[in-house]
Amino acid sequence: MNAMNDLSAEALRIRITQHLTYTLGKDKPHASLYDWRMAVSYSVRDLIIEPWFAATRKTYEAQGKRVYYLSLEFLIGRILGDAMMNLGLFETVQDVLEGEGVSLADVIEDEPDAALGNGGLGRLAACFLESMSTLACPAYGYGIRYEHGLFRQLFESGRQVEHPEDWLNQPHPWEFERPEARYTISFKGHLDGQSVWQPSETVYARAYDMPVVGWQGKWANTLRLWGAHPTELFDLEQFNSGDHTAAAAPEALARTLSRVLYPEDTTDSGKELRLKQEYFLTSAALQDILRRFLSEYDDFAQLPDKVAIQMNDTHPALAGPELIRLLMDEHGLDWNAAKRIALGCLNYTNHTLLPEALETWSTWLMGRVLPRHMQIIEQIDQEHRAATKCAADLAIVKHDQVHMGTLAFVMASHVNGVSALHTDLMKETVFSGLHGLYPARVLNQTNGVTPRRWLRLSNPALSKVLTDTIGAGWESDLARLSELNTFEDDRAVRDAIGAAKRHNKLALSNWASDRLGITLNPDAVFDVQIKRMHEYKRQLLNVFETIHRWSAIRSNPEAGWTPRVKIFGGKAAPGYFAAKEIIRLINDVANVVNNDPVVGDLLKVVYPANYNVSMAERLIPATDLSEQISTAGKEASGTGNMKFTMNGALTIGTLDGANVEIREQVGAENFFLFGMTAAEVRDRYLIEGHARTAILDSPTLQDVLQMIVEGRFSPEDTDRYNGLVDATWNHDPFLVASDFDSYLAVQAEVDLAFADEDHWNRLALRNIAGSGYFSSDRTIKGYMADIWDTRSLL
Ligand code: 26R
Repeated sequence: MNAMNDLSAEALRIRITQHLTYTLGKDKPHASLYDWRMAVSYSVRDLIIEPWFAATRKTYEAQGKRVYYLSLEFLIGRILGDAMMNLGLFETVQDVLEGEGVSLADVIEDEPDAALGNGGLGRLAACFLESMSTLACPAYGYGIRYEHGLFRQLFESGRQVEHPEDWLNQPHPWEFERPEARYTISFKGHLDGQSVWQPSETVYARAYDMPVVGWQGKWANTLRLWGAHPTELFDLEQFNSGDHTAAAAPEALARTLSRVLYPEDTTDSGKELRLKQEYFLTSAALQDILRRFLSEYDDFAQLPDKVAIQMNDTHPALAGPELIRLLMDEHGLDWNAAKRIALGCLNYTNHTLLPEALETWSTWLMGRVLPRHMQIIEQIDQEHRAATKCAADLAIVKHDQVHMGTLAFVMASHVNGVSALHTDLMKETVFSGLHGLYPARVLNQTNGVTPRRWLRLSNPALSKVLTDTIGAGWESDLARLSELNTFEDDRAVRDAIGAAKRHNKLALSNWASDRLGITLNPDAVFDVQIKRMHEYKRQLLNVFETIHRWSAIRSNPEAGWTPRVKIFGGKAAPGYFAAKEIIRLINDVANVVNNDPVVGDLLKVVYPANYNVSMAERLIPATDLSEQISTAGKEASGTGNMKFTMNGALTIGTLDGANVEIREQVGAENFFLFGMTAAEVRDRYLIEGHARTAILDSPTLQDVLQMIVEGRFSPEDTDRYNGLVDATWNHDPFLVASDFDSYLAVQAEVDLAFADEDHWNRLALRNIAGSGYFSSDRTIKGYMADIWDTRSLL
């Protein structure tokens, strides 16, 4: 049991009241929901301090190796509920608030999401932080304290409109500002003599710390986010002369560095500001790491034994050259020692093989913004080419571009992919040449998600069934879920799993009716696709199927349809036109379908705006069918797919990313597989006119496309989707047409299976039982053993 359990409700009530009074300055009768949330958050935070200090002490005492996870994104979402649960305080807080006539649910809802990330990569970083704390792996997350996280999505006439997000317009109760932890970050300027950098621009990076508490409050690590501050406040002379705006310019310029998160998860945006952000994070983190190392040790040769740095994709890949620079220019090491030490500390995770998402920077920009680093990169490249005698296309710098994937690979001890298939494809395709040169470097660490947030916190109904059935303790030993398999023939257990799902579906229906004014039939299949909007994820395939279903129901409403609720959620990068067209089509289709009296309750389409972590926590527990339908070979792993499986949803999916391993773990007969394999996809692309051929072979798809061009979903603007339909006939870059019939056939199997409720509950049970492998605890143990060489300190 945990240390916090003996905290009585009365003791907690006193703490909360004290914060209300002395921190918030509010008298209870006048306290708003915000005041209560702040008081509760501070009170809960107070209880993390002790394990947080203790963790630091133990790490110093053990002289152990620390892990540093460098990421431009941390998609943490809300913090309060998670912290309360990990500390075992949920019931106590609930009791106290009830006594005060305040609803805990409302308090939790009042917290804005910390949306410091775009999607999978950022949420993975957040799950990893929680697992590293749960496993008592001494670790720091390093990121940027964006003033504005991912944009807020609104729909106007079905179209996505982006609004700035403003999570920091109120005090953030989970952070500790550290004005003393401050580093100078330099840019531009020139090199004196051979290589003495004389920068012309500087900003300060200031640390803001958040404790991240693990399961049962036994350990807490730190997420250290850097905020940019000006090195000169303002030009007083200019101010006094009356030019107030110009006087504040340097300050404004510095702060833009940590102002906004780049909302791109599609293309290398090539913006100078983005490069500066990447360097800002990397340099601040490395200066901090070296300062901490020097406070305990004095010989840099030991650095690789004390420090493991993980680069989350290539975004912090300047860590190689920056570490070399710091060791040489600031600490006097020679080139060979500096490079050897840097290589010994660094590791790189690749999260995508899509060519448009592989970062490159022009040598011109790199040389202008970071002249010393450009010089170091050239030197690393020269040695890499000389040592390996590699072909020209394996160089870091080619055609005046710096290839960050190659730089990261060359400067890492270990390079990992995020699912078995993705790692194989890395070795066979994008990284095959480098893998040949450095054959021991690439390894796999299949992603995972934290079951604390994604099962225990978000799905209390199912969690209770699990504890009642297999006993307590599965939260930190998720492989134990396999014990459920012995209950497969126990009708009571199957019913309980079904009842938990129904409970969650009813809760979601209430939310949908409050928020969206739409009634959802709880007897329908809740069919959910939530993720970033991207052509390769093929939301379009799902809409096409929806259109077909609508039309088929209309032509024969009495055919005994299994009712469906199609739920979509996700944001498109603001400049991604094709993805925005798909958003608009989904909303247009929803409009027609939901107002069709012939179809009624048999089909509904819902697309709540502004999908985020909190919305995922609400949707996933209520899902029957998880849509994981990317073109095989394109989705590196997926992590939403794992959350759904844990929550007893069945997957309809392709053999892509971690779907392959999910299917292995839950059993092929409990998974709705369709579509081409990655190898078949590769061959299919070689066939000229593949889309046209597939469409001509599929009368159903022809009908669907015909309905769209006829303007059935845009009667006021019949040409709206001409471009989309034309692209489907003539380009279809992600093979929607080629997989359509296969998808349709398997969707029909889903309808049949769902009609037998008890059978479906059995399939759900097997999915939950097979999901234990997808805990991020398993993943982190893999990193600790195979990449970081670190040990748990509990
Ligand atoms: C270069 C830049 C604009 C950029 C490119 C790509 C920025 C961000 C991305 C996001 C990518 C790397 C991402 O989120 N990848 C996802 O990582 C998840 C965690 O490993 C995987 O589950 C998921 O399949 C993958 O798409």
